[in-house]
Amino acid sequence: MSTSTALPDLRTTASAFALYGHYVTGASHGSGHINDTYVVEFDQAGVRVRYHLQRVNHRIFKNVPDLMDNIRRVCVHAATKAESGGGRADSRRCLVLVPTRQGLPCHQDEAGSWWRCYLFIEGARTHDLIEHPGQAREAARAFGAFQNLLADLPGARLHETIPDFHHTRRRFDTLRAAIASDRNNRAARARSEIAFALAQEDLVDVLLDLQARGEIPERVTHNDTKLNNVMIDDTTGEGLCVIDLDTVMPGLALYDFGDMVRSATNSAVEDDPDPAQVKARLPVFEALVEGYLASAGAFLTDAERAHLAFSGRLITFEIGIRFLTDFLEGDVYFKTKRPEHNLDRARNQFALVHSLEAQQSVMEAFVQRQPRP
Ligand code: ADP
Ligand code: GN1
Ligand code: MG
Repeated sequence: MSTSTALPDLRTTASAFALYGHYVTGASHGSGHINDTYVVEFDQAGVRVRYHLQRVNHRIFKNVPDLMDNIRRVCVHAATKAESGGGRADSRRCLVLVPTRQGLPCHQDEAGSWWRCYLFIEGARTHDLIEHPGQAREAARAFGAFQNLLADLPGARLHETIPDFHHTRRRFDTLRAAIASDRNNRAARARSEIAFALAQEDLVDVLLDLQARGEIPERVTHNDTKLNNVMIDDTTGEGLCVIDLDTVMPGLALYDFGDMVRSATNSAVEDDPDPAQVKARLPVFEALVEGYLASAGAFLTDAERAHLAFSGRLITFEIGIRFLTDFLEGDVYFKTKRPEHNLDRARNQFALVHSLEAQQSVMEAFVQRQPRP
């Protein structure tokens, strides 16, 4: 999808939510590939208060009420757990939904778009590129703590907001179908990326087979643990709050760890068109392992631990083939800003797969040296 820059009528949309005071201003926010994110500012008796207002992409998330039901349950559970531990729910540490004036978790406007509103977390930000390993350690600790939090989520299995989201075999088959049909006549421009992708087929079933054999369990996971989905405190550097909860659903812990490796170890941003800039940074990987094991080490099985390094390579490959598929299908899924944006992203991810593969045994040895709980 080519990115559009026109600002919607944020004042009217914000008026659907239970917000006090007067609307002052609104602007675009963030760098996500899927939803449209805005920040709106209200004057509440002389104090400026900001809110995070988001239009959920309902082409991708087909059932927004179900998705919002998942998110409401996760947010309530986080707050309840903080309070049952004798503390109090901290609205900088877990997302707080602002309900609509009817008390619902989301609002559908006249055009059929779905909107939601969160308290805006002040004094913290997300990072598209890790500046030092300490940020990776903190982000991984926060994502591990989030998995831990969800281990005792009460109630029915969460809705699958995107079925087979990390089913790498299905992703691979979808790529093959896109190559075969080549509806947009783009395959010739991606010849070497296609050849690279098809040559990696032996990666795609590894975790699925382990799961099928019962060696790794299904858990409630985040499924989109890229680094810019955790807010880092501006002052303390702490991994404060896990955000972007649209894909919280049943999954594998390794999908989450793998996406941390993909998004954090890369020495270049995901959009960098020059694959020569892309290297997996070992000290960042090590910090991710330390941070993740500090909060998730107690519940991980031996098989999960043994595949931490592999999971990074697998998820990087998986996202790479999703970008390549989207390029071949005519840029219908991810937001793009230039004609070969998705192809550049695929190239970037495949360079990272290459670098992760070259370092996999060193990475595995590092994991093995870590103390067990
Ligand atoms: P997307 O699905 O498009 O990635 P996100 O939910 O990740 O959307 O939000 C986009 C950006 O908005 C994030 O990267 C983060 O910088 C910012 N953000 C998200 N939630 C909040 C919040 N509650 N308070 C402040 N900033 C937020
Ligand atoms: C999308 O929404 P955002 O930008 O955090 C995508 C992820 C990809 C990521 C690649 C629902 O994440 O799966 O890994 O882009 N989210 C969805 O940057 O498809
Ligand atoms: Mg995001």
